[in-house]
Amino acid sequence: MTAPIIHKHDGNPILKAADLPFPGTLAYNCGVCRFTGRYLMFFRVDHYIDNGLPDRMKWDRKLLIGRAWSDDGIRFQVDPQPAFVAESPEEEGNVYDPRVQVVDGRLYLCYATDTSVGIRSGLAVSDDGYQFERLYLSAPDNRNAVLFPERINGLLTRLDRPFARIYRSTRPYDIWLSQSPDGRFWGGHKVVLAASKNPWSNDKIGPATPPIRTKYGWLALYHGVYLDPNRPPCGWEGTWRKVYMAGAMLLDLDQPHRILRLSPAPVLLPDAPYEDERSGGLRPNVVFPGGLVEEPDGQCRIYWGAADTTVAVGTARIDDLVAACTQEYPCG
Ligand code: BMA
Repeated sequence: MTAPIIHKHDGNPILKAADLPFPGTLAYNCGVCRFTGRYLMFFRVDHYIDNGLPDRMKWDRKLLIGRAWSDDGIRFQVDPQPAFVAESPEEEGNVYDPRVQVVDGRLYLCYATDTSVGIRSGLAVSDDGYQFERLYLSAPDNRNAVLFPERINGLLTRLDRPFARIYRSTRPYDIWLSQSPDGRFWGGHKVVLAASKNPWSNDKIGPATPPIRTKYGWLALYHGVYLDPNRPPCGWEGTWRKVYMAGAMLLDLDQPHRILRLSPAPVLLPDAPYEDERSGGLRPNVVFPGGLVEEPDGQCRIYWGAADTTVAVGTARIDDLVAACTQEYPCG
């Protein structure tokens, strides 16, 4: 069960494909920040294009990023045009799973892109949320990058999740940290959390929401996947058996690759009707958080993709999320 410290909004899902003013089959995983006094959301759109094949899962699929604004963090108005689409097909294919962060007043968009040589992690920067300058595309394979809200020791700092494909069967993906003077050149790679050390997952892990500063350390949510081969398959593909959940971790303020503590169990689970099998979604039993916005009253809003189909929001007290991180790392 989702920890009682997180309150899922009664009106969830707050965004779905039916809200799009442009063609799109699904609207889900998102990043959210406060920008020019409003909430600004970038979200993933999957558009299935009928190519005559009888099975919808074999249709052509285009992935792009939409943009929506809100005054209250709940009711979002989607801009008429997509916000960010693949630009150079040979290097950047479908773009998806955006996360956003404001650093030094500039808006940074982290995204994943599928290319012919693998999945790359992209970074673009904007001063108005509309015009983006592309700064970086990682070597394959990497994704789930999130930026810290400040430079650390003078450097832009991110969590990311390189794939370790060759080791896939024995060593699922770990969360790493890297730093950059300018957003273009990244180095200083250090491992943060090894998937094999996460107490509540047996498959992939990855960064979820961008970290926020607390007096106890950087607080971030990360996702973890539990794969139960005996679970009956579900979802549009008819093969989905994974459960995506999210936990909390607290990182050292000065050496952010060091985990101080983490939650011994996930804090957010896919247990609402719009998240589990009842959703009728593409991939049920998935919560995929990408946005966490601090509120002035000590609370935060957490945004996540639900069942790879819609966007949901919840609130929590930041102190409660910190307090949920009771387990020392590395774990016993
Ligand atoms: C991950 C990413 C996410 C997706 C999740 C569950 O690997 O592809 O975009 O939400 O799987 O399908």
